[in-house]
Amino acid sequence: MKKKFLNLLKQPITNSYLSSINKRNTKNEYFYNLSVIFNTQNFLVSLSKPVDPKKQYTDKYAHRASQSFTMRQSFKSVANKLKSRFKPNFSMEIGSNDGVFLKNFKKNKIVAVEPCLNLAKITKKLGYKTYPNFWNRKLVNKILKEKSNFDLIYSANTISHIPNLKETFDAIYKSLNDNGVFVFEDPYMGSVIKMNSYDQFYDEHVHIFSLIAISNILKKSKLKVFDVELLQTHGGSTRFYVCKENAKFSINKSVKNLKSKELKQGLHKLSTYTKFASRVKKSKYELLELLKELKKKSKKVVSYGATYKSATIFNYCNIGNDLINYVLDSTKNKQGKFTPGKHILIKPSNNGIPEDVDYAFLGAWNFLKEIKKKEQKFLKRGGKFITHVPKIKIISL
Ligand code: DWN
Repeated sequence: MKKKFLNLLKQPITNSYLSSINKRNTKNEYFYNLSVIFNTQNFLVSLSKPVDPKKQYTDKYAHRASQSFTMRQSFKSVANKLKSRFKPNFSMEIGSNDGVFLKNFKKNKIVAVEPCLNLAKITKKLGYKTYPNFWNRKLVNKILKEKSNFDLIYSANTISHIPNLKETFDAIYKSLNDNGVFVFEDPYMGSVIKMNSYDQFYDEHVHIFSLIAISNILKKSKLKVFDVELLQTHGGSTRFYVCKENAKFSINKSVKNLKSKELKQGLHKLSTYTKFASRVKKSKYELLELLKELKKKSKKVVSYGATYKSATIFNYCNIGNDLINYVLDSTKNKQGKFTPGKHILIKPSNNGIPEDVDYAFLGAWNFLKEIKKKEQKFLKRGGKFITHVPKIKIISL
């Protein structure tokens, strides 16, 4: 049974940054109702009604995975780790974005799949064979006609974006060698509960995975998790190591350990999610209270990181440029545009937080460490960060 536990109200498509604010642009903006359900049978948490992927993964896709030092390092280190652990001869990446992972492989040793045409162009230009398509049964048939099966398939922050998991995992099964390995990482449900990071729910995050849910789903495609890692990236992610049911890999202790941790946390119980939903409401009211109080005191507040996550917060809490002056972001193709739904101007963050800013709300709270390091000048002159994770608080030097 599917139980709705969270209603995040009317939301825009997070990738739809507006180039200008005029009647035509705002009239054409697409909104949908963002609510989240828990499947009491397989324990999967998903959006109740996913948006059509063709509306999301366009040739104007804004996010660049290589924007932060943290992620560049993370992709380099996982690529090296996978190469030395599994010694793959032929690999594939699903959702290759701007090639930040691919770059660590020789060009004839890996192929890429990327449906956003502007991104696929980047990796093609770098010399990597890139299929500019969505990952599905049809694409796998095409790839396997041209290439051999794979020893390693890797995917970061992509599998959770795909509505049809059965077709996704059947296609993985078909493309793997008998002892091939599929490694994928996505935001972790256990961390969302722990951090109260409800902003991990937006149109692209169709599912938020736990080990218990993913194990149930993989079984249906004759796949299993043989190892798992908890990561710090994106505010808490899981890296699942998956193989065919009859493959040579024995199941690592990490799987049993995380499963029992999840049962202790109650990730199999509806009540865990309904309690989480109450905390989300509380977070909304506390954040609004704080921003309104700062406004009354004539403080200048901006947001740091025009993240997809922060679109959920701004639209759910109804925060516009009455409360947040503008948003800072280092991504060139977001700068000069306006955030989806609430239409707050995005300015370059490259020169640091301007002198006259008193507070910066952390839209990119998942990079707090990196941002704090960069913004020492801001902190030293008394500037403060605001975060909503795990609860509303002010961070100063
Ligand atoms: O899954 C997804 C994740 C991985 O990336 C996608 N569906 C879309 C996107 O989500 P997001 O926008 O919430 O991701 P990030 O990686 O948290 O975005 C960080 C943003 O902050 C980027 O636009 C870059 C910006 N930034 C900055 O301006 N200065 C980041 C850092 C570290 C900085 O110092």
